[in-house]
Amino acid sequence: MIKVHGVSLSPFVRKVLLTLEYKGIDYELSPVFPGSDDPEFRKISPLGKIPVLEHDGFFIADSSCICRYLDNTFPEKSIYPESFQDDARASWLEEFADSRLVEALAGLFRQRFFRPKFLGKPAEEDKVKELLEVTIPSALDYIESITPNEGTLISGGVSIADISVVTCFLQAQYADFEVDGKQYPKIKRYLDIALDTDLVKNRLANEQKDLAKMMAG
Ligand SMILES: N[C@@H](CCC(=O)N[C@@H](CS)C(=O)NCC(=O)O)C(=O)O
Repeated sequence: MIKVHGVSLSPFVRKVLLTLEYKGIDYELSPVFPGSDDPEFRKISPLGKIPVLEHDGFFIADSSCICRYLDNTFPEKSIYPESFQDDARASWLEEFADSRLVEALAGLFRQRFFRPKFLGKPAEEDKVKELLEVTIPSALDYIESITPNEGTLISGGVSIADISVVTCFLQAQYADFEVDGKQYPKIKRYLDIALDTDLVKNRLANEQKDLAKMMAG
C-alpha cells in the first residue's frame, strides 16, 4: 500500500501525486501540514518537510528521492529518459524547478493565496513587486530558453522535468498568475497543452476538493 504524507496544495506533494497518477499507481493521501512538529512525523521526515512516501512499511522523504524510488519500483511509463545525457538534463530541470521556480511561483502563491486565505493577512506588496518584477521574470526567462517549440521539455515523452515544472505553474494559478504569451510564447504553448491533459485536469479537480475540506475544517 502506498501512502503520501502531506497536503496536495504543496508543489512538492503535487509533484509526487502527478507522478503516481501518471504512472497509474493507487495511493492514499494522509494529510500532514508543512513543518508539523508531531514527533511521529519527525521520525519519517527529519527536516519536517512534506511529502513523505510510505510503501509497505518503507518510508522515504523528499519529492526527488520519492519520484526516483517510485520509478525504480514501478518502471512502467518511466519518467526518467533512457540516455544518460537526457536523464541528467531532466534531473537538472527538476532541480531548477524545485529551487528557483518554486521560489518564484510558490512565492507568489504564498503572498496572494496562502497569507490571506490561511493566515488572514494581506499580501506583502513589496515582496509581490519583487517577485513580479525580478524573481519570476528571471526564472521564466530561463524556462523559455529551454522550452522546445513542440513536445515535452526533454524530447521523447513526459519526464520528471515536465512534472516538476508544471507543478510550479499550477501553484501560481492559485495566485491568479498567467504566463504572458507575447513575452514567453514557448512556455505558453507548452502549458496550454499540459493544462489541457486529463492528468492535470483531474489533479486540479482533486485539489479543489481537498481545499474545500481544508477551508471547512
Ligand atoms: N526538497 C524537498 C522540499 C519539500 C518542501 O520544502 N516542502 C515544504 C512544503 S511545500 C515544507 O514542508 N516546508 C516546511 C518546512 O520547511 O518546515 C522536496 O523536494 O520534497
